[in-house]
Parts: sequence; structure tokens; C-alpha cells
Amino acid sequence: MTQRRFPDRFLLGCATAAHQVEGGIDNDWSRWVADHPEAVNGGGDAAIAIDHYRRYRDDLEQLGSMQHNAHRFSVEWARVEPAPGVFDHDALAHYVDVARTCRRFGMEPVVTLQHFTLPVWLAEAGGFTAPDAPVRFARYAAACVEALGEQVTWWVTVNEPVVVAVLGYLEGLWPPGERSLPRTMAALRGLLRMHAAAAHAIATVSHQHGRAAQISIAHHERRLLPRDPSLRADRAIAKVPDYLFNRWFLRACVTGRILRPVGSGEAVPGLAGSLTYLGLNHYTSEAVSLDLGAPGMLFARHEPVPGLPLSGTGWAIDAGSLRVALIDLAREFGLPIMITENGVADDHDELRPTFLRDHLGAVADAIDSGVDVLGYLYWTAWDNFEWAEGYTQRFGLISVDRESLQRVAKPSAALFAEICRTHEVPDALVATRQGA
Ligand code: IFM
Repeated sequence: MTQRRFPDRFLLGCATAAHQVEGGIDNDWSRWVADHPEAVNGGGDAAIAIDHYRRYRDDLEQLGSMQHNAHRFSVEWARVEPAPGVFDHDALAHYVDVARTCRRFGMEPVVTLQHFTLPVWLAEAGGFTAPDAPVRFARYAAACVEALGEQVTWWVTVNEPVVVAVLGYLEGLWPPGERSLPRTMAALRGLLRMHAAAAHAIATVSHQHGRAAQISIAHHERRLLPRDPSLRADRAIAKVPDYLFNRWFLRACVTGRILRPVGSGEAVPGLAGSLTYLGLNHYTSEAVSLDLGAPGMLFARHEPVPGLPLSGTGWAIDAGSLRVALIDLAREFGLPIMITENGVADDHDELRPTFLRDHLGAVADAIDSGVDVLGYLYWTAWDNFEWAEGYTQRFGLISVDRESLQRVAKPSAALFAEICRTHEVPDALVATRQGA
């Protein structure tokens, strides 16, 4: 029978990212949106976002009152190091207080060092492809661990490295707006070296202070299935993005080498064994078919798996794929897994209750199959700036009025609070899953 109660130490809470909520940040993304307002669906920018930089105490108190016992946030590199080698101690003190405030309200902080955005000075020097990006990132990581390490055990070096490389360098939808396969490969190599350098810095500084540190990336996994499994072409083409998107980065972290086709197997110092747990961001599954007209997408056409309900973003809602991802990743990498993101865009909070029950049920099923799952962090606490989707996609448990910035908890926030309180998948799920 499925174990439907999560272990006592199981982490339950929400994930956020600085640029999407804080407001008042000058980084590559704020410059990109200023220069390309058309790049954001519905217009808008993150100049104010939800003003979380000033309101974080009240915001975190609200999450604590909802029984969350964990909270993932990111430190904004552009604030902490506004010019190369110049560290802003007030900005660091701010994030120390954010971590302390999480603890005060009963939440274990999970801290991301790089969530899509870069300081302008690094972006202008080549961003992820800048030769000194790894050294710079390691210094910034060391400064963060020095400052926050007393409060923080769980670290995420880079959020969704493959996503940020593909959208910024292959599809040109995000900064720096390039469309080049060789540049995408260069960005991936840079991100891998940056992760390795930061992981080494986190481990070293933590060790010097006698503190424990857990280190991962936040790996975005989409289950990629052949559109028509009876077609050899679809079966073959689906394997390409599945390897590049879902496995290449993780396998590089395990082997310590920049694997083909992105590299030629060269070793990266500090990379092998750099993951002590595996952070998993999971949203959807996709059907992949051969498309000879899409060389820029490596001849693969992606679409939602037919027959599944769609979220506001048009992503297929597929709780079973979360269970499969957990089982596959645990089998291959043998690491404990924290779900660092999982959520649904849903304007009217109609899909979210079932989404939560089904996805937490899938997590319970994976635990039942022997996967060591450390926690589940819902994306996200507040409706926020959703990158190229602007404010058009609402993933939050809490809505935020765009004029008054007033926060109002949605009904699903109460459901999630109940799950956090009881550490149990609600009963209604049994019917939902068995009927599915
Ligand atoms: O909003 C993003 C987040 O920044 C990274 N993972 C996916 C989320 C939803 O698109």
C-alpha cells in the first residue's frame, strides 16, 4: 500500500527567485526588458515585481503561518557584487536576514546563487561564456557562504542551466538574445564550469567553518516521449533532446567531464561528485517528433502530450511523469532528491488543488518505490514576473494585485497549508488517482 504520510523531516514549502519578486534590481534581465519591451508577453517589467525586497518579513510570516517548513529563495548576484570584486555588505546582510526570518517562522532556507540573471558587468563581458565567469561565480559563492552559512545548509548553485542556455543562446527569447548552436554549447560549458567552481567554493568555505553544506543545481526535467512510438524516426529524434536536456548536465556533474557533443570529454576540476543531492524542477511532459524544417531545434518538434489537460502556459499536466522522473533519476544517480520546483499556471485556481494532490501523490508513490525524496517546494508562493511571460502566467498560491500589491491567499494555499500541517496527501487524492 502507498505510504501517504511524508516523513517528519520532509521539507514542504515554496520556491521563489529574486528577480521575479524583489523589485529594484539592475541586472542583465532588467536591461534586456528595457531594450526589448516586446520580449515580454503583455508588457511589463520587474522594476517593482511584488516588492518582496521590502516586504519579505510580512511575506515570510504569511508562509510560516501556512505551516510551510521550508522556503527556497535566490540571492541576486547583481545586488551583492554590483561591480567586479566590489561586494555590497548591506545586500549580503539583507539576505542573511531573509534566511534568519525563514528560520524564525519555522522554514528551512534553501538558497539559489544564480537564478537566470547576471550582473550587467558580467553579461557585458560575455555572460556564461566569459572566460572568468567561473572564478567570478566562485568568489561570489564564497562571499554568500561566508555570510549566510550559519543559517543555510541547502545550496543550489545554478537554476536550470540547460534552460537558461537554450532560451538565451539558441532560441534568442531571453538575454543575450542569441540564436546559435555553437554559442549555446559555449554557454553550457561555461555554466558547467561555473557550477563546479561554486560547488568547490561552497564546500571549502563550509568546511573551514565546520558547517554542513548540501549542494546541487536545480535540474529542469521534462519527460520527452516519442510522439508516435510506432515510428522509428520519432523514437530516434526524441532521444536527442532527452539526452541533452535531461541527462547531459547531470552526467557531466557525476563524471567530472564535459561530455560530447558539448565538449570532448575534458575534465573540469571540482566537477566530479559536486552534487550531494539532486534538485529537481519538474512541470510537464512533451511529445517529440521529427521535424526536418526545424534545424535550429535539432530537428525535433515538441508539443504537449496529446490527451492530457493543459495548464495556463499550455503545458501538459502529468503527475505520473513526476513519479517516473523521480524513479529514473534516483536509479541513475543514486542521490537523494529535493523537488526544488513543481507548479501550475492557473488564472482562477481551478486546476491547482487537483494538481497539488496528484503531484504530491506521485511523490508519495515514488517514496513508496524506494526513492529518497527530501522535500517538495511548490512553484511558487506569489503570482510574480514570469520572465518572457510577464505577469500573464499565475503560478502563485497567493495572488498579488498589480496596483495595490495586496496579497490574497487562494483556496489552494489553504489546501497546501493543510498538507504542510499534516504531512499527508489528502484523502480525496485516493479517488482522484485510482480513478485516473
Ligand atoms: O518561473 C520559472 C522559474 O523561474 C524557473 N522554473 C520554471 C518556472 C515557471 O516557468
